[in-house]
Amino acid sequence: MTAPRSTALEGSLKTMIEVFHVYAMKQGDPHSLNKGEFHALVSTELANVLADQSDRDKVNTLLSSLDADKNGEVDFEEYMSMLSSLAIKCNQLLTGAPAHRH
Ligand SMILES: [Ca+2]
Ligand SMILES: [Ca+2]
Repeated sequence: MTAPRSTALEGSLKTMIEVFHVYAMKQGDPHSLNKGEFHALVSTELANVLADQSDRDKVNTLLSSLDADKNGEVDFEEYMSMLSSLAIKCNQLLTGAPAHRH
């Protein structure tokens, strides 16, 4: 017996969760991204989407804007709100930009 294969969307959800935990468990609280962990995640996993966020000051500004409870770290909910707004932005770029229309 093998486990049923995940659909593409289910696999994407799993990836979003796994990526968070791979970085969150590197230092300190294993369920939360500190500045260093967040910087590593953004610069590695979102290197193309957030290419303009590659320097530390911009990443720190991004972190402050996501940090809803102001504890200096990005928890899973805060991370998901970043991915959700990124997905909306990417969708606008993909479907709204005249250059991509045929
Ligand atoms: Ca951590
Ligand atoms: Ca926080």
